[in-house]
Amino acid sequence: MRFDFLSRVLFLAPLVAGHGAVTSYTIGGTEYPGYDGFAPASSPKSIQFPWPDYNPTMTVSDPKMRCNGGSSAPLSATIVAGQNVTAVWKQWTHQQGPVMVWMFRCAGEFSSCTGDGKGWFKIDQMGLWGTEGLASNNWGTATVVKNLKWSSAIPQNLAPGNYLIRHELLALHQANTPQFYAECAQLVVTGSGTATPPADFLYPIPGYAPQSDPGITVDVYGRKATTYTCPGGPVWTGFTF
Ligand SMILES: *[C@@H]1O[C@H](CO)[C@@H](O)[C@H](O)[C@H]1NC(C)=O
Ligand SMILES: [Cu+2]
Repeated sequence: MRFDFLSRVLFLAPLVAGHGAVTSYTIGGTEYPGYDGFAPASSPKSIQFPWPDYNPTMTVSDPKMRCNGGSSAPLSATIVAGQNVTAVWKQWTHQQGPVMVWMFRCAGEFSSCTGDGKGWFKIDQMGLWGTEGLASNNWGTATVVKNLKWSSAIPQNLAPGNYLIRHELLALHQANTPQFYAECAQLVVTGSGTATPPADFLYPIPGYAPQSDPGITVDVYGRKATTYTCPGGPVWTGFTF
């Protein structure tokens, strides 16, 4: 027994020692389990696209940039525009880098909505704050280390429909070696909104920024800067002024 237990722990430990993935969601007071990448056979039916493990994506052109591998899920969560979606991570340890939350409007059913094309827009992001600079812990991802969750409001006047939501942690703790962690889930947005983002807020994923973007390939220890611009443009607030 003892040997069995130990060998299983030793086998599993390297898989889960570092990194992370979104493992569940809280939406309108309801908890939605995520896909269980480490136990696919026993994974509950989920609103989340399947993903294989906690490992990062290292290059912006990798197909896993989009949703860490999966392309569809059996379930979806309904949310009224204006309410918050909270993503939950079982573990997260990297304290430098932004959190970015994106959505994609599906043309039709979820079963054929994989997030292809120039249709992704940001609804929330947190890069660096304060004056302590890039090597500090004043980053969105440091907040995820502390809280193991991130809450974002769906833009109040977003038009109803089927959407994907994508939570992205961009870890910058290794100089010039960015690590992307992104998972996606399916949301049915309801409400009386009428707005959709204009073209200049829309990006393809992969491909929202080049690998050489100064917000992506950066040495947070060597570059004594106190400002940081998240790659992939500004957040669309849902209002057109
Ligand atoms: C809802 O999300 C917004 C950011 O979009 C955040 O400022 C606010 O604290 C969140 N509300 C809750 C109750 O988590
Ligand atoms: Cu990691």
